[in-house]
Amino acid sequence: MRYLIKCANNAFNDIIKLLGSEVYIHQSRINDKFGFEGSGFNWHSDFETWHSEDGMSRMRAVSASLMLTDNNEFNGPLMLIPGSHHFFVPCVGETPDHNWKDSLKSQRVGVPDRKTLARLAERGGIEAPKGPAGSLLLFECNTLHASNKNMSPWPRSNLFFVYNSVDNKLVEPFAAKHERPEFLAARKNCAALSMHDDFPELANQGVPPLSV
Ligand SMILES: O=C(O)CCC(=O)C(=O)O
Ligand SMILES: [Fe+2]
Repeated sequence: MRYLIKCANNAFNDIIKLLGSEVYIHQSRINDKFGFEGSGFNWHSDFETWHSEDGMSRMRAVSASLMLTDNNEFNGPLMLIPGSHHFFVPCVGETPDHNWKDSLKSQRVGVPDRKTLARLAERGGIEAPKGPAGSLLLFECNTLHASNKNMSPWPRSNLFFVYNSVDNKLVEPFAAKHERPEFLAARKNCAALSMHDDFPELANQGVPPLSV
């Protein structure tokens, strides 16, 4: 666990540099895919959802996915289209009320059309970063991504943290009637993060101080 915390702390510095400001956590979640059972996710951009349903104005967020189990070619690793973050792909359709109740299980609204997906995949290819438990994947919030179902006996479990710039806090949703709940889109708890302020005990455990 200390290794994971240390690894997250190092990434934290990089994310602050990438976004050029202090950050807070917009959303965190564990994406579990049990062996033989875990389902796949359709292609989407997380930013498209956060913009439409959460009122995130700009692409000033980075997702960090910490692999809690090995991610290999068989257990449904994340697939990403490199370079797709340069394009905002508008999605056809209206956001149904409380869409998150379904979209988190299977996203049907807010998914790009196939022609655009094919064009972007032809342009940038598709990559599926794999690695042992403890690996960390950072990706820009507008990158198109998806994953296949887990046909293998091995579970795939990833912990996601979404870091958003403090200069990009949520406003009213751009294409939904209601705000999503706080556990999906932080509006109250969004003070700038500081590892050591939040976890002073880490300083006594050999975790280096935050240097921006
Ligand atoms: O964990 C996955 O395979 C994809 C999950 C995802 O795209 C998401 O949670 O936004
Ligand atoms: Fe996603």
